[in-house]
Amino acid sequence: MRIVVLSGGIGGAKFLAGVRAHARTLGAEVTAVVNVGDDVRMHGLQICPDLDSVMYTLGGAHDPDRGWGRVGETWVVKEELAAYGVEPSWFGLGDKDTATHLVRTQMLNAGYPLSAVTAALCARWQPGVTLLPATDDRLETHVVVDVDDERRAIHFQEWWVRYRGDLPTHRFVFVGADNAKSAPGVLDAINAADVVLIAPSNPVVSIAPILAVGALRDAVASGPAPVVGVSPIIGTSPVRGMADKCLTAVGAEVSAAGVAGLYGSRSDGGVLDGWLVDSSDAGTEVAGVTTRAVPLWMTDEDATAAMVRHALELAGVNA
Ligand code: FO1
Repeated sequence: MRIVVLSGGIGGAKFLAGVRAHARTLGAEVTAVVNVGDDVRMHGLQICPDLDSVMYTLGGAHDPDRGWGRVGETWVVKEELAAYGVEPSWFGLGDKDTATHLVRTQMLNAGYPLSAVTAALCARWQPGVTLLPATDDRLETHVVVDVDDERRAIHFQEWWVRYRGDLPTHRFVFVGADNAKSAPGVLDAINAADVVLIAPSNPVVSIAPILAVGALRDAVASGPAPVVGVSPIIGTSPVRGMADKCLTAVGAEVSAAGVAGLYGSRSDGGVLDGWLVDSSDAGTEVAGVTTRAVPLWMTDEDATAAMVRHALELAGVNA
């Protein structure tokens, strides 16, 4: 069986650990198509937070408390940059993490595409799934906000890390999406998949930038594989992260139904056939989409693997 997962960073990585665990029991292959909208260049280094969160988590090297970056991290580089008064001081690069960005940036500067660089980095971490960026092209999420008495577009990382999303926020723009092509292997994986899963990642700033790559969205929406999404909202709260702030900014309800409404039914031009919601949200109805309520708290790998089994059952593929 072939499973494709559309994923953001920290929550998506946790979900993918459950997908990998369940896939091992089936002898299935997993391909993760990961958001690059959070990517940013800082201090001359190319940083790919979502790819790195997935790679470190599946490689057993992530910091489970912080969620992002490496476990056992040290911060000498950050302190030294601060001592020079170098901005941005609001964004912290750990020493171990910095090595990843140095390798990535050197390879990109030498002309390798991000997909090839990611494969090279994964040779060390052995994530057990194929990790693909949604695109090798520049695609960055910018946020239109009111700050210092003017309306400006700032990078997603500045919106989130510097301002914690606490600014009057008008919209999210995926810079470069119009011309972005899907990375090598992405369309083939989607077209060959038995099922496409949408991780319980942020629908507005993690999954939407992936689906903003036109050919990729078309492949998911019109491809042969059933598509099942997992709600990132339980009740009225995100499982983790800032999905509530993002949904409010785009005028969507902060609920499992609100997120499914954004994705839409495949029978009506959207991307979903099935929608997994938490047991506490049983009764959620989404036009044209089959919903099922199961426990969605990713408390450990077994609980997450059980969610994945339910998702595959909902997709009608042999679980
Ligand atoms: N998140 C923070 O809250 N503060 C940081 O200084 C920070 C640095 C950072 C560096 C590398 C990296 O891969 C991720 C980093 N993050 C940091 C996490 C990141 O901002 C976000 O949580 C994601 O982009 C959202 O998935």
